Amino acid sequence: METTDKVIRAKERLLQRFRKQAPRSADRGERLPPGQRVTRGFPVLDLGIHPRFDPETWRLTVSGEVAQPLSLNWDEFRALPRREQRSDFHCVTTWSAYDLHWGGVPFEALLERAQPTDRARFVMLYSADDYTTNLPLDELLHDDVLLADELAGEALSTEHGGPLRLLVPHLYGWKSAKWLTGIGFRETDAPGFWEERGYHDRGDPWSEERYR
Ligand SMILES: Nc1nc2c(c(=O)[nH]1)N[C@H]1C(S)=C(S)[C@@H](COP(=O)(O)O)O[C@H]1N2
Ligand SMILES: [Mo]
Repeated sequence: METTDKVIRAKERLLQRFRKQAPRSADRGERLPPGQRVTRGFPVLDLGIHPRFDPETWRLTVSGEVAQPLSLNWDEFRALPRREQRSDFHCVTTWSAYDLHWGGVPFEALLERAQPTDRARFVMLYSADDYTTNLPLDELLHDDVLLADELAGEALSTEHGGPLRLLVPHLYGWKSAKWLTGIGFRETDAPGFWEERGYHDRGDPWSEERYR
C-alpha cells in the first residue's frame, strides 16, 4: 500500500511539473497540420535496416534518471497494462495517415514502474537499428503516447517497427522510434539521429517544427 501511495504521489508531482503547456492547434480542432497531405495506407520510412525479433533475447531497458531502472523481457513487457487507440500519424516528408488503430502499453504505465527522478527532463530513445531520437520528457506525458506492439489488431509488423515501437502521434513521425529497445531518462538534452542532422528538437507538426 505504502509503495502504491509513493508511486501515485511521484506521478502526480511529475504530471504537475509538466502540465503547463499552451493548447496546441490540434486541440483547437485542426486535424491536418499545415503543409501535410493525407495519404492512403501507411507508408514505410526508415534507414533500411529491419532488425529481426528474437523473443528469447529481446529486452526493453529503462535507464538514467529513474528510481527503478528496468530491463523487461518480452513476457514482462506484455504483462504491463494495455490500451487501444486510434490516432493520426504525421511524417515530416509531408504525408499524414489518418485513423491508425494501435494497441500497446500507455507510456504512463512505464513511468509508474520506472519513476523518473526530479532531475529527469529529457529522454533518449534507442532502437535496434542504431537509430536514436530525443524528446523533452513533457512531450511523453501527453496521454496519446503509446508503446505500440499491435497495429490494426495484429502484432506490429517488422517494417512498421515490430515487435515494439514508440508512438507519439502529436509530433512528427521521426520521434516515433521503431524497434525500440532502450529508453534513457536524462537531465540534459542531446540530439538523436535526425536531430543531429538538422531536424527540430521537438517536432510539433502544427507549428511546423520541421528543421532547426
Ligand atoms: N528505429 C527507427 N525508427 C524510426 C525510423 C528509423 O529509421 N529507425 N524512421 C522514423 C521516421 S523518419 C518516420 S516518418 C517513421 C515512419 O514510421 P513507419 O515506417 O511505420 O511509417 O518512423 C520513425 N522511426
Ligand atoms: Mo519521417
